[in-house]
Amino acid sequence: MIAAVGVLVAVSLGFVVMDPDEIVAEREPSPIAMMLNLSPVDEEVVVESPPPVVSMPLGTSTPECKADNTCYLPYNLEVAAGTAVTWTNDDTAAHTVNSGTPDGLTDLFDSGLVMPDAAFEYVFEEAGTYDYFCIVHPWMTGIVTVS
Ligand SMILES: [Cu+2]
Repeated sequence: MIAAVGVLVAVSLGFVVMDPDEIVAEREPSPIAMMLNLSPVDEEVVVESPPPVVSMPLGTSTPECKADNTCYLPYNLEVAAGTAVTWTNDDTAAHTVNSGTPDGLTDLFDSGLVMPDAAFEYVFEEAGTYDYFCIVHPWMTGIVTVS
């Protein structure tokens, strides 16, 4: 019993004489927190949105990409109003980016032929859901959702 009290006193004294630097050090993230990639509570959290880029990937000139909606990647790009969206042609064939669907064009944007390694950009000013497709390969369809 006396030994136990002695340990408690020693522990208490230890806290009292603790060096101020050690107290600060205790506020650093613990190794477990770092392993879990946890940030200190007072750190500003920056949420990075993905770049507003749509790829026309290799092989989209054959209709297979239609089955799993991989003719434009991502199939449905979500952006905020005022965002400039860039389509990059990463294929070996020329493609277009035309607003509307194969059943009906809208007059919003028309890239013309985008050659391999070239790009097309359009700024979406208003919220809405925008369908688009490739006139050369009408199975290529995609969506931009603007909020
Ligand atoms: Cu195409």
